[in-house]
Amino acid sequence: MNLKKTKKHLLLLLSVIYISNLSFSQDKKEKGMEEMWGETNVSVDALKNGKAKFFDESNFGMFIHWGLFSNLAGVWDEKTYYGIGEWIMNPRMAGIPVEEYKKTAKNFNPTGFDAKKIAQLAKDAGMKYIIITSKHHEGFAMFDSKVSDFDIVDATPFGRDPMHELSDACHELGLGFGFYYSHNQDWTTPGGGRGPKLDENGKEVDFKDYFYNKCKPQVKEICTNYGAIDFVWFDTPGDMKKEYVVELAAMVRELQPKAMMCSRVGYDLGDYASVGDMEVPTKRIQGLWETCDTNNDSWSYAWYDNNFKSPKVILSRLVETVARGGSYLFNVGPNNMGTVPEIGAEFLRESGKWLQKYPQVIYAADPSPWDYKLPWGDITTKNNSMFLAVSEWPIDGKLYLPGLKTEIESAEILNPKEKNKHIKFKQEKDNWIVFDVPYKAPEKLISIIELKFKNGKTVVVNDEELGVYPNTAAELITEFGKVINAEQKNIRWMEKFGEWKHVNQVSNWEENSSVKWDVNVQKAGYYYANLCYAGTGRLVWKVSTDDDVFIQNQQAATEKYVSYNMGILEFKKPGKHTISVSLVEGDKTTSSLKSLILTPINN
Ligand code: H79
Repeated sequence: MNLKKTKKHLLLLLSVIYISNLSFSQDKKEKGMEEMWGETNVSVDALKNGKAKFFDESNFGMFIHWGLFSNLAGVWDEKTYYGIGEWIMNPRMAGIPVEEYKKTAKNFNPTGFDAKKIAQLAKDAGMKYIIITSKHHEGFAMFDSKVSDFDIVDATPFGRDPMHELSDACHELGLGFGFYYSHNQDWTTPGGGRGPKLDENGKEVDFKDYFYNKCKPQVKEICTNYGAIDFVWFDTPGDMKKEYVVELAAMVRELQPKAMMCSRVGYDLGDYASVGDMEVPTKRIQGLWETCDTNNDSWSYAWYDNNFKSPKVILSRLVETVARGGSYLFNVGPNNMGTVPEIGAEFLRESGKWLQKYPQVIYAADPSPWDYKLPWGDITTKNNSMFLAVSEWPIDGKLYLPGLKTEIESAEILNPKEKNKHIKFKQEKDNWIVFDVPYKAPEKLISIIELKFKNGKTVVVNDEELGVYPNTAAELITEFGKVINAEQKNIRWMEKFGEWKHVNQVSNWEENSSVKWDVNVQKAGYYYANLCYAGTGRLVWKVSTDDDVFIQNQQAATEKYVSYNMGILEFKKPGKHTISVSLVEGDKTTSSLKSLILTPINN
């Protein structure tokens, strides 16, 4: 399918890139060495037809965080530390001294580890490859290393190389395989990032020692001893000098020419971009990219963390990622015995059953022609088909699709077990399509409606006007608004230690600041207008439309983003409108607007 947008201004695109770059540099400044995910400068088309084909088409892989920290399970000295488990050594968590931490290897005996079972889980989940931590920031090698004794074969009673077992199991099942390796941070090796400054003889060592005595030789081991690997996934380059990154990347390219490296190797030397941890981007990203996410809150096993993402949440986040043009790398954290916690595994198997029914929606699928998700779900495309992945099934028998300008040839609800069901639809004014759908959702998880277009037809979509729907709430996020005289940027923060939240927001308001959205209202009538914001004290906001309707109201504000009812907004006629939000009273610096939510009333 040839996807084209109307009125896609280059300027708009550039301004969005500018906004996200701004936030990148902001992050780099604030977060120091942790966060420099960077970008990649390799030609996308060349890659997609070459070594990136497998990655590009797979769209779904398994990430595994497993290491010595998994044996601690979030506990040190009988105290539980909440947050990402692999960071337990860090002074802001348990602050474990290096020698104490190293000693714990004597108690690590994950005899329940069954590589075939884990590979089978990935396969059952519909994942196409596995990437596992061969060495995380704490420096413990989960493979048989000749370079250091601080590894699973030499330092533990387990004495086996689980990486061999897992790479063999992946190859047997036809899964791709790759290693995570923390190249910069090494908290237990003198000279490593955030590591000790002195060696065992009290001699001062620098990064160079660590790099040539451990990092590079170990990366050589993982690139030599496990056959052909598909990924080498470096993380947190931080302030590592370019010469080291260049040398390391060159070695990987030489030893594993087919392996894909993500941008976190540093200095734009990766093959594809890796966006922020746990971030499913809200806007289409061009090029090859991936997001890594985890199946509960921590990456590595922690005894208390059973907040597993349900099959529906897993699939929704997967579909959203693919719809924005990316790949979803989804993590599990095996425990001290080497087994994947059962609830998480069960949910993955259930997700996999859905994927077996609807593989075309994910594998080798192309992104949505809309830059963003829609209130009821998301969209992927393939050839002449468009898949509406409906996770919030409408309760009134109508599904609304805004902005589609091209004639639809057919629409059917997919039902792979029985027979697909054709549904009726109308292409109404202002480019709204209204589908007649059953009252009951056809699928428990995510129902799929396939739209077909004439062969070779260019599908044209207007996604610059955001839909306002008669039967479901529409959240207008600031990322898709025009911001006047205020500061717009992407921010991220942690509520739980190590678990990131991301949002695009507008702050630093002035007298004449506003955020404006172009919308396409399907039906005239009343809508509750809610504003989602953070701030301090009480704030007075004004929401107005080009119909000369406005509401103005005061509500509370807290440091968390909360949605507040501001009142009722009336659209006197359907079709194109502009809505504007401004801050009338309150702390202009800290007031941070995330979105306007319009919920239809009795339409
Ligand atoms: O492997 C997973 C994380 O351990 C790793 N990337 C994913 C894939 C990662 N490394 N660094 N970071 C993520 C940034 C982490 C920052 C934090 Fe912290 C760690 C936030 C809380 C703990 C550093 C230390 C900032 C505050 C304390």
